[in-house]
Amino acid sequence: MIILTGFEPFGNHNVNPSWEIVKELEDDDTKIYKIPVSFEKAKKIPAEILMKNVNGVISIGYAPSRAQISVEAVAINLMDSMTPDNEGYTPSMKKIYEDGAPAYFSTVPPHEVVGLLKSKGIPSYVSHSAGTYVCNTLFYSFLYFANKNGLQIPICFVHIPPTENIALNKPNLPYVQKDSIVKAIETMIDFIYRHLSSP
Ligand code: PCA
Repeated sequence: MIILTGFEPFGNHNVNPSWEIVKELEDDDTKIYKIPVSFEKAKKIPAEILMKNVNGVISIGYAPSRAQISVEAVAINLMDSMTPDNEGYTPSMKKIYEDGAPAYFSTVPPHEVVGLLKSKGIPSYVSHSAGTYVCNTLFYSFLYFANKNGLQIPICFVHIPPTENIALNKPNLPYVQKDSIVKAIETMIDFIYRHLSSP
C-alpha cells in the first residue's frame, strides 16, 4: 500500500492542486489522505498513518511561487510563519517536536527521482528546503515517527507548481500541466515499488 497525501486549500488559494492530483491517483493499492493546513493537526496525522502496513509515503504540497516540480531533500524541526494556518495559528521559531533531530533527510533519494522524472521529459529539481510552514511540518512528522519507531519506510515530499487551470487567467504565471504532475507521481510510485519497498 502506498499512501498519497495532498492538502486542503489555504490562504487566498481557493483550490489546492496537490489534492486535485492526489484524487486522480486513488486505487486499490493507493490510499489517499486530505491533510488540513493546520500545524497541530499535520504533526499528529503521520503517527496514525504509519501504524498501518505501508510500503511508502508520497506527500504533495502546493508551492504557488515555484515554476517546476520540486522533490524535497530534507525536513527541518521548525515552524516559523508570517501567515496564519487555517486555524489562525502563526508560530514563530517553534520546534515541531522537542525531542526530534534538527532535521531528517528524505528516505527516497531525491536526485534519483529527479533524474528519472527528467528522463521522462518532466521538468523537476531537487529542493533543499520545504519551507517552515505546514508542508515542512507534515514531512518532518512522517520522518520523525518513522525514525522513532524504527520503521524503514520510503517517505518523500514533493512541492508542485500551479497547474493550467490556476494559470488560465494569469498570463505571467508559470505552470505545469496537471497530467505531467500526475505522471510524475505515478513514476515515483513505481520507483518506490521497484527499488525501495520491502517484499
Ligand atoms: N502548501 C503549504 C501548506 C499546504 C500546501 O499545499 C506549504 O508549502 O507549506
